[in-house]
Amino acid sequence: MNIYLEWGVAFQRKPGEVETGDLYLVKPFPGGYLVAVIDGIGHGREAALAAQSAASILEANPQENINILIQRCHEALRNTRGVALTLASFNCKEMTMTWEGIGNVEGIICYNSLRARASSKSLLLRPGIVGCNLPNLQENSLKVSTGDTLILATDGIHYCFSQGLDVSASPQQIAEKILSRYAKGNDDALVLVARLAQGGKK
Ligand SMILES: [Mn+2]
Repeated sequence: MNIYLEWGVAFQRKPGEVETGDLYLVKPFPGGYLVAVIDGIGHGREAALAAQSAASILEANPQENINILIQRCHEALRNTRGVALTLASFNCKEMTMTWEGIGNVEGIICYNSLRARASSKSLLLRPGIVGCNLPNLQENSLKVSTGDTLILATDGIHYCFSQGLDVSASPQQIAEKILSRYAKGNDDALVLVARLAQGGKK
């Protein structure tokens, strides 16, 4: 079975800023994908630099255990204002998603409607700031199947973004719709939508 991740992203900068502190990463590795959304604390250049350092660490080691990745980001960001970070690692052989959220990048997983279980689940976020104040990390893992959709959104998106969501649209369409409906307009805002799919693409 050939499993891959289809995804889309939509974002906007805080009005008046030329740089964004909200970044995302989708990085394939053998047998899986690392997906992350990063919100640099504050806005503008300082926030952008902190978020970029975290993104480059994640990008260089996408197959690494996610709690080790968070620990590495924490150490590398000690001289910055830090970031909020939610990341998820998809294992396409075992069909699991391992995830961790530090700070307030919201995460929700919407299950394929053909599955007989609750339709969606919010990911637990631990209070803290990567680079300043790291909570105890634990393994969080859940079973996933094709059609399951992960949505990550920074705090520039109103937290009720998942209400009445139509997850039958494409990931890009979902991301754009959430941004246009729920961006607060006074902060950087980013929404990433990733869905496990099966078939033709490698
Ligand atoms: Mn923010």
